[in-house]
Amino acid sequence: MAAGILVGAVAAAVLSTGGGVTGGGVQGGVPGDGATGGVTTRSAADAYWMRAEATFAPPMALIPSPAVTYDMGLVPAASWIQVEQRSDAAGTTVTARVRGLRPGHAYGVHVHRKPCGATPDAAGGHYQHRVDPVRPSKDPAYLNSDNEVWLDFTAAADGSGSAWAHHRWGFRPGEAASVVLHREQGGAGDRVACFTVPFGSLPVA
Ligand SMILES: [Cu+2]
Repeated sequence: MAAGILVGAVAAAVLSTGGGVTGGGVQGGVPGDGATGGVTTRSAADAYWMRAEATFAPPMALIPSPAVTYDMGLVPAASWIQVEQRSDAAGTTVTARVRGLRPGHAYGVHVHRKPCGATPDAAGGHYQHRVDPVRPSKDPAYLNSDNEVWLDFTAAADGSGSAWAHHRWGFRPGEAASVVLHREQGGAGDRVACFTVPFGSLPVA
C-alpha cells in the first residue's frame, strides 16, 4: 500500500496555550489496511507541527505515492520516509527518517520549493531563507546548510537513516513543498527520490 492522506486537527491545543486549532477533516483517501502513509498537522496561533510518512513508489505506479523514487537501486520501491516539522517562535526544526535504503550510501537531502512530479526536476530548486537572485543557485553564499534545510545522512547497515536541522527562521507560505534525496552529498547532484510534504508556516500576526 502506498500512502493514504489523512489531514487531521487535534481537538485540544497541544502546542500552545491560547492558540486556536485550525484545519481538520479528512482529505483524500482513507488509510487502508496496513497503510503506512499519512499526514498529520497541528497548527496554533504560534506553532505549527506536521508529520508525514509514505512508502516510495515509481512515478507511474498503479497506486501513486507522494514519495517517488527515480532510482530503484538507491531508493527501492517500498522503502519508507517520514518527515516532521516543528515551527514556533524559536525557529523551525525539520527531521527526516528513512528505512530500506542502500546500506552505507551517503545521501544528500534538502527541502525543495515545489512538489514532486514524474521527473526529478519537478521539485524545483532548494528552499532558501535568503533567496539567491540567480537561478539555479550555485553561489555558496546562498547554497549552504545555514540558508537552506539540509538533511544529509548515511544509511546504516540495516538501511535506516535519519537527520535533523534547526534554523532560527521559518518557511514562507507555499514556498517549501518537498524533500529531495540526491545521489551525492554537498548540495547538488542527481535526484534519486522525492517526497511531497505539507510544510507549513506560522500565521502572520
Ligand atoms: Cu536538493
